[in-house]
Amino acid sequence: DLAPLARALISVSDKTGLLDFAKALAERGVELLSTGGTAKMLREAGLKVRDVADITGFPEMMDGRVKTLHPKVHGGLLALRDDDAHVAAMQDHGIEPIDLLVVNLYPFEATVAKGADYGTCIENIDIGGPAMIRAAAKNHAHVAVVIDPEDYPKLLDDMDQHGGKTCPKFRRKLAQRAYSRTAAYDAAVSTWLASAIGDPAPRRRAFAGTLAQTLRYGENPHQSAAFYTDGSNRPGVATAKQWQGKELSYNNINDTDAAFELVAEFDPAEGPACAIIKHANPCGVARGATLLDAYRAAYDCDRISAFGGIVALNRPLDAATAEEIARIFTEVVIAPDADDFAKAVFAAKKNLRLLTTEGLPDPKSPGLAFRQVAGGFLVQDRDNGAVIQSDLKVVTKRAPTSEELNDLLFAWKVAKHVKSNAIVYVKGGATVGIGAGQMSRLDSTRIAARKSADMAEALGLSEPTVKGAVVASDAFFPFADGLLTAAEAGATAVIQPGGSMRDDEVIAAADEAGLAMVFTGQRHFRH
Ligand code: 93A
Repeated sequence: DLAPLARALISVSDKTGLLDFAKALAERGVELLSTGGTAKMLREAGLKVRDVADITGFPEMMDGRVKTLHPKVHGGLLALRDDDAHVAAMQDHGIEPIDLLVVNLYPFEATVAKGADYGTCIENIDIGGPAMIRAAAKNHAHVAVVIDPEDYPKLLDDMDQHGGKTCPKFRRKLAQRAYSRTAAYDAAVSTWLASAIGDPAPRRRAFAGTLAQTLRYGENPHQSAAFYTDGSNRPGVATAKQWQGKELSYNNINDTDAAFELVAEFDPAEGPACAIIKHANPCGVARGATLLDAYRAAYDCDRISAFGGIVALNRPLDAATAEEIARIFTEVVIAPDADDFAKAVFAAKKNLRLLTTEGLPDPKSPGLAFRQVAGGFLVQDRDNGAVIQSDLKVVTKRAPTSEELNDLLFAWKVAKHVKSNAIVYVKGGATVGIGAGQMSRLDSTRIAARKSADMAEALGLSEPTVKGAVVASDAFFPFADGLLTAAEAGATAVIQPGGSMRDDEVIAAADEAGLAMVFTGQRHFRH
């Protein structure tokens, strides 16, 4: 059994809560050892501290690169107190046992996030800290290791409950947390170096994130969940400021992300745009002369599904748009910014969460996407593909008109964010029918047309909104039937990747139906 905790080594960059904790340890009779900056702070607060340099017999050197990397430190952390040979080695070499290690690391992730230069990032790679953390964690049978100020009070509690000792179960838990930290730390270095050498590909990489939030539950209430940030600082739900409303849930975060990534496809310089999301799929996306117009047109695509949805905007939220959004129950609104009048409108809506991001993510920026499978996980580049007008190949006798072309490109951007099989009808810069997530493309085509007809009826329109619309398909039509269904519903132009064995058949059917069709040469599966 362990003796009460007698000696602690404290070496922290983040000095949050340090003084109170160190005082509490000193009051409990624990001797404090410490490195340069930490020792200075403790001493200035009137605490008695021994310098690690006095113990090792070496000064901190090489700009602090070598402070604690010494057998007197590592022997004190690693020695088995109940092994005669270890104890003899300690005695022979004058190594004093260290019972508690308190370390938090050089702020590498924060330094990268600040956009620091290469040399500064390198200097912020902590070597001695992780070495000690790993040593103490390995020896958790005898040593407690604390890497997070949140655990300071817990450690003191544990000591108080066990007569100045710590309990083995708690030490094991601390060890587990310690290795999570060093693993995440090295993963962050690896990720940063990968981008520094211009190799963002998901090969030979380590993955880890930083815990940002413990969620109340996951997709369902019986699943526990947490939210991790990846350090990329990509504007979005991970970096957003929440102005009001209760904490975001797992599903809220997922849907808000889908909404914002979609609306970010539309350059704010080219006009306002709005996307409304339900269950990670858009139920309405539109451009407008004003943000209010864009919201209204997006809402009119599928008013029923928009209830309880998530609204993303590509421009700062104004009061008129906020008032319109507030007319129905909306879970989350995310925008690059919101003016004071818009915030005042939402203030009365206690359940509505407003998030602002100070910018839009670049849809073309590189990044990784993950998916879990039994026994592993898949990693791929995020889908940052995009086409511009000059990439399009007209394959029909009739070329699209300029209005059709605008809508085709709009529909294509939306289709990229709809779960496959994706079919998107667009008219006048607004979606009028979206078919998502079906196992057959034909079904998606039918569902999109039917939803559009239902909506036209609800809005009291004389004819279905798909009449005269264009249609996007996220992957090629394997047969002509899907295309013909869209034509029958009233579509006049089609955008799709092409590349089917039966392209000739599909093109002939399009010609016969008088459709204009363009191929993108790029697919946007999203499963
Ligand atoms: O440069 S280091 O990797 N070399 C070391 O030997 C070493 N030992 C502790 N950095 C090292 N540390 C780190 O110094 C700790 O992990 C902690 O983040 C920091 C505390 O330094 P100070 O006490 O001078 O503020």
